[in-house]
Amino acid sequence: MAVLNVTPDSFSDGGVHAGVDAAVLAGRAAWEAGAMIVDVGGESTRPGATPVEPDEERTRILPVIERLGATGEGLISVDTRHAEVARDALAAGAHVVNDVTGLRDPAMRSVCAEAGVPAVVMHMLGEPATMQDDPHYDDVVLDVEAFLLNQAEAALRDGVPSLLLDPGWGFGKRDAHNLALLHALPRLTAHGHPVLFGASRKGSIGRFSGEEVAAKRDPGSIALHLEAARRGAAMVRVHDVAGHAQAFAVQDAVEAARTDRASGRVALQGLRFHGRHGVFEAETRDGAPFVVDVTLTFPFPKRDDVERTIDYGAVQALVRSEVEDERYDLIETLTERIGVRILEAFPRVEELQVRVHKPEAPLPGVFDDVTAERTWRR
Ligand code: PMM
Repeated sequence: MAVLNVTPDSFSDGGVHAGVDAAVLAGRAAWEAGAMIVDVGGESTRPGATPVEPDEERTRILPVIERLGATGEGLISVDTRHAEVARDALAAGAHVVNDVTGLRDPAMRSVCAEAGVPAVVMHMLGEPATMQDDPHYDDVVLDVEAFLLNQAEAALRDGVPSLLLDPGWGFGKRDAHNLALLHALPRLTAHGHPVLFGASRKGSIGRFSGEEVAAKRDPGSIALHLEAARRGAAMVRVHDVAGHAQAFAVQDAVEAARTDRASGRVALQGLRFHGRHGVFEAETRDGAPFVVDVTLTFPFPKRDDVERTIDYGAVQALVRSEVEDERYDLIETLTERIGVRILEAFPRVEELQVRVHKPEAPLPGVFDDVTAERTWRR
């Protein structure tokens, strides 16, 4: 999705496309460079921006949408939070509505439902004017996920045919919130709606990299968007379409080669040891049996030579030393430590699963087992 801001005050390309001709040229160039959708917006939603009246927004975007639509060269979305603007933009030729307020306005849901167009549901905490003042969440991932699912349900109920979810990078979020959402993308993508992700040229890239000029933040944008795609984002919203197209083409080539590789799995199951992990004194004193399963995914050696593979005897010895020589309160910590040590010791491991069983955990009643499990991928 290519950003096409027809605003005099956009933080990233402020005023450059203010003229209709220039905006139409930029939109066509974005399709040509590989964008699937050109996202036309007439109101800046950068932190601290002042709201734009719907009439002014219409004046800015409708001529651009009409002319882009008439070319028939690609899809157009309208980036607006006003239902009446969305309705007119759809009539002028837009195909998708991108609403940074997450379709909170029932009128916006009706407009999309009546036109039968997909919509982007984005999460924003507060309003652009004040959203970065002091954003707080109980748990940013759970809060954003709950909002998106709630809005998606309302939109589908009202007849919007399909949706993209967008965690809203930078919209009422500290850097740590944005990054937590990036890492949680596999979770957000698990609900059956494609996920859109847009960090292009935003302030956090400036803070991570020291680049103060928004228009010079494309390399950082690409880095974040590749990470987002690896975690399951279906679409990214970007300023530099050509740069992203090149980066994604290279990533695709890398990934395609990866599936050709002869990776396989070796599993060590039921490694049994005596350990002293637990919160009770008796557990530290007397110890108890701990059983560990380890599954290693790595490229199998081309030659029948133990020097060229992962020696599972060495893995067992490492697990033994962690279970028997160390002491932790939690089996979660033990699981984590075993995993981290295996990853450190065996760089060939691509994917690792560790499961720790504590079959004699101090629990009342009858039970088979207590386990902790973690998977790592790199
Ligand atoms: N960001 C901006 C505007 N609209 N829409 C979606 N769906 N996701 C975003 O992350 C998003 C958006 C602000 O950035 P800009 O001023 O560069 O357009």
